[in-house]
Amino acid sequence: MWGESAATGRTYYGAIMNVQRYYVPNAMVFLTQVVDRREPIFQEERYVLLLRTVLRNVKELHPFVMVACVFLPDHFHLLIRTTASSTFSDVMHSLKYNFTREYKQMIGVAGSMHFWQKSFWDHVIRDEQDLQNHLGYIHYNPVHHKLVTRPEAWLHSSYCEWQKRGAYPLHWGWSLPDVLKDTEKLSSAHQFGE
Ligand code: NI
Repeated sequence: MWGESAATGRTYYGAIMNVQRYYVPNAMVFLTQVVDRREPIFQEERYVLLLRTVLRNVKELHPFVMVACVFLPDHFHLLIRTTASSTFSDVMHSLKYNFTREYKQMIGVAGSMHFWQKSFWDHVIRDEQDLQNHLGYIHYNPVHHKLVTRPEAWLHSSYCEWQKRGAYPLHWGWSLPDVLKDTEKLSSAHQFGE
């Protein structure tokens, strides 16, 4: 079915866009998407795995580079680099549409379903500091949401990959990281979408 949509060049739009978005090729974009009614669907590992599989398939249709990610029970945050041939809206709409379809199939539902909140949060990374803030936000997020006490204890994030590359000192995130101290003073829900 993925080949079919790739062959026809179709993209799927689950919602009518009522927000003007600006696309910069090769920009890094931070994205937040919440499940409709905050249902903690992704508490179940198999649905996280399904989401990650769908993400890999979407990448074939709308090429992007995954920079960082974290999957929480009722939402996720991604940091992606778009390419000249795809926008972050292409990626998100394809991801949302295709995940919902696969999920319905998995649980045996035939009718329509509003799986996701209609809109998602996006933020184009402005500079190196902004990148560090958003990377830190993503990797500290499971602690921020009180799911674990240490970032490495959360399996569904890119933290351990980044740590292996030497991006973080030992014990990073065991308390509030410096990079997040300023942003925590503001409403993080407003700044990061969740
Ligand atoms: Ni979050």
